[in-house]
Amino acid sequence: MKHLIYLVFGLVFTLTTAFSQDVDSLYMVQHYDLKEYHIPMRDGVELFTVVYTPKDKGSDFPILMNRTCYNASNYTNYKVSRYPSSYLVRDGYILVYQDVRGRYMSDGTFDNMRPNIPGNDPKNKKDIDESSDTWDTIDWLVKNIPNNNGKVGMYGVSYPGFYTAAALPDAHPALKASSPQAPISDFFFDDFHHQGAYLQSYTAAFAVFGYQKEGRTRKPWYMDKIKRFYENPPADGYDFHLDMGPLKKITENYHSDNFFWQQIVSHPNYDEFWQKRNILPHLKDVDHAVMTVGGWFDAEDLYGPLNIYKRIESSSPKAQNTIVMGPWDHGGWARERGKTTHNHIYFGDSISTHYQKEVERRFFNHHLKGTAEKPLPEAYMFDTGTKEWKSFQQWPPESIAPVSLYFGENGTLSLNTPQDEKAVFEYVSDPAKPVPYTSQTEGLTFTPRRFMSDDQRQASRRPDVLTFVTPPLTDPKTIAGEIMAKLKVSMTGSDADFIVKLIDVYPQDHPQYDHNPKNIVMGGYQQLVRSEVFRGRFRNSFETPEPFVPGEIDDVNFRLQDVLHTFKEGHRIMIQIHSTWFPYIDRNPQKYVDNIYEAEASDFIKSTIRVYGNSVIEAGGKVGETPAIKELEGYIKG
Ligand code: PG9
Repeated sequence: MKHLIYLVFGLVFTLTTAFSQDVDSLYMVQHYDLKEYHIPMRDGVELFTVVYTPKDKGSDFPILMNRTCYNASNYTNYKVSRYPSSYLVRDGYILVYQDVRGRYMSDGTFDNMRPNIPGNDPKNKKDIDESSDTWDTIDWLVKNIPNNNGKVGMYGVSYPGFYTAAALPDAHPALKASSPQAPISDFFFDDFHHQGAYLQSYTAAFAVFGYQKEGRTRKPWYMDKIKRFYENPPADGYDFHLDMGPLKKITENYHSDNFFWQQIVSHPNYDEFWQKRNILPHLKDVDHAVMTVGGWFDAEDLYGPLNIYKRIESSSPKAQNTIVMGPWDHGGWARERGKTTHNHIYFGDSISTHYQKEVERRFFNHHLKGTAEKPLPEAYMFDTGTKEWKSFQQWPPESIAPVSLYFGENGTLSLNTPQDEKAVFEYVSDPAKPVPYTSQTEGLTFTPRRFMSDDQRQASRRPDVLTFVTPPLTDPKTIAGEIMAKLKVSMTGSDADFIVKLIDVYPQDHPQYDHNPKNIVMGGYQQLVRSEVFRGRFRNSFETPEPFVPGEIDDVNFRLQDVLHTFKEGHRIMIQIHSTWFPYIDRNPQKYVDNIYEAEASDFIKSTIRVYGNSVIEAGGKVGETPAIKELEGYIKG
């Protein structure tokens, strides 16, 4: 049990502590002075701020700040971390780490994804939010920290990535370079939900965010709430969650006193509670340099980086706005393991070092130190098929032709050629025997694990998974950009989830990778390229869900996240469709209930689901909107 608690600590704090490659405490002691401050915000609340200043007093240095909910005290005592990279530490910056309001040593009350409150005078706005707290912090730092050059950069991964994005609206004039990395943009689409479906893999993690602390503390106050999950650790999270039953058992067994869980349960639809926590509508009139970074295999925050970049692109013409997407899982670019792999797929050597040294370091040094650097491309994207970096002048690119994928009899999939529109493909979806989301047996996860390049053969062989595949490609086919699933469906139940997967099927004689420590046979490997879930009740509106009428054909159109993947000659393109994905996603009862978080075990029913031949998967370039997205865009445009 103890090692599991360390695992939990490790998972939650990998974003704050961990150790960088070659900058150790001795280096920090030799080159930096450390001080701690309690900086007053405009409403009097004081935020705990750790500041490292270079010992070299002969020149001025820019400030590089990370605002976090994961304990700034992890950066004290000259403990080094991978934030920022050792390259930036060695280049010399004033390094700042701050506990956000209501966390650890900072005062005030914590609010998840604290809503941004627009103000027409950022300096004198009376309301407080993460933007005003950042404004006040930057103003204090540039006025009080010696030897600063008046320029500030911000960065952060995951929740700290959200705080970087939340500083963009009404930004302080000294903020010159921002890098939201794996940033959360909207908890209804990132982390705890994907398009309204609950990510059950996160159930233990709720303890981190659902209890207010009492007074200033350098230690987590919620560990007892986490330990309860690991007292008798299950061998397999799948069994643990299935045996537990409906989501209301999570409330009863674990989270009845967790204010954030109670908010999740009370707001199962995209209501005002979520709408006001979405940072995207506020990313307008940004006028400095923004480099958004994400990982193509990020199981926690993939919607965030892609949509923050696109939002700034469409509503902040003055911003120098760029995006970097690499073959990483959550925050993988900040960790260098030498051989870059995701699960069993080997992508190359030292890809994170390349990013840290040649991309991130150049971005900050150019905008904060004035070094002459080759400007970043608009989009610096890693092709997960050819395993190489590609630069684009826009994202999604218009230069690569999109494809339409059509389903046919006997599991055939055709490129750009509609098949029999009257064909019917059906499966029986049984929430008592959900499709596993991973081929690996895993214990009780704290956040979703690394499954996004996993082998999908275990799913292909299930009768409740529709599988369609092209013949071997005679030429390489690159899919670059957005993906839209346009399904025509009917069912015997009155509600359903739909999971769509885009898969790269390797030829049977595919050679082993140079680096393949688990000796996974790559012949016939079905590499997951992109997957997404959609809770069918939200097909016309995320705010106002609707049941399905049993037996009636209905449209379920939804977006998967973007990709850049070349299917090589001899490979095959595969699409899978199913309606359970466990325990990554909670089970849909398949009988419509108003609130799935309050469903009874008796509400869960089998349902025969039909997908019709006039469905299509549109992949590449920019895809259209759906009724629900159009509604969402309305909230975002404001
Ligand atoms: N986005 C990550 C996360 C959010 C909420 C719960 C658990 C993880 C992160 O900040 O690491």
